[in-house]
Amino acid sequence: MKFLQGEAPEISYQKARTAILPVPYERTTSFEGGTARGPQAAIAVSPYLETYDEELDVEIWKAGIFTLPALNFGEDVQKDFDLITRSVLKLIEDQKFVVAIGGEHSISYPLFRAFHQKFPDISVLQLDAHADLRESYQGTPFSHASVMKRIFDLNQNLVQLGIRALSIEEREFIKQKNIKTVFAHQMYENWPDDILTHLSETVYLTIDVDFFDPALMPGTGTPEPGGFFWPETLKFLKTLFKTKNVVGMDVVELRPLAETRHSEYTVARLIYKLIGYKFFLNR
Ligand SMILES: [Mn+2]
Repeated sequence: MKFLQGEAPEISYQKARTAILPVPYERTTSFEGGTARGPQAAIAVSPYLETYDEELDVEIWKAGIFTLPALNFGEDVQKDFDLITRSVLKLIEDQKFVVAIGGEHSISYPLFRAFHQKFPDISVLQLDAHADLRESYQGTPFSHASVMKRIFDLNQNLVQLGIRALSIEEREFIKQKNIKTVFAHQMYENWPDDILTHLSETVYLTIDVDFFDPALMPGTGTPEPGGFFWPETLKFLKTLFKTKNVVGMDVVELRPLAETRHSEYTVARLIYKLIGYKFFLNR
């Protein structure tokens, strides 16, 4: 199925400026499983979105959105990660704005590897409840709980927002490496608008949906109370897209629930809105 299927005209891959890449990868989920069903769930509810955006006064689909087939995974982490990186390299070469939907957070590492190869001066903005900076977790360095450490090993220009669950070792690491981490409790006092100045011009954005409050986003693997809501988050992301060149992004850790579909709907809405910010804001 395609994003906005039946609600927006079909467009060819060649003409599209945005490529949605479903990455239903799940191997190391620690608390509650089900993130492999995330991409399909978000795409399945997307036809219920209003295609017109009143804030941007445009039908965002006009940016040209093409949905790729979901990637297929096997048993081997390295092969699976190579497949992700290769797929994204091709999309970057074809000059697409890449929006990957997860899947567990581990996928951000092979996704980012491709951007790191193509954009040497890239920086990373992470919205997340968890620092994800463990060297390894449950015996693997490729866990969702280690993903930002893998990314940091490649690229030290990292800004973290919304963090409210981490180990003392991760806290020490943040201090030692002077990582720009803004904790949730700090954001309750002051939303850190000036944090964007620490990013380079070219930005990779990774959004773990547990950044949001579980009231807004109950469908996630490891929910943490004290998260953030729609208005302040969107206001911040609008400034991001206005001031920086966001070349790719992922939205990860969506875990569809049986009882309610508002988590996947919110993810679909977020993706649509951010594509709008990418193409319809004057930078
Ligand atoms: Mn995470």
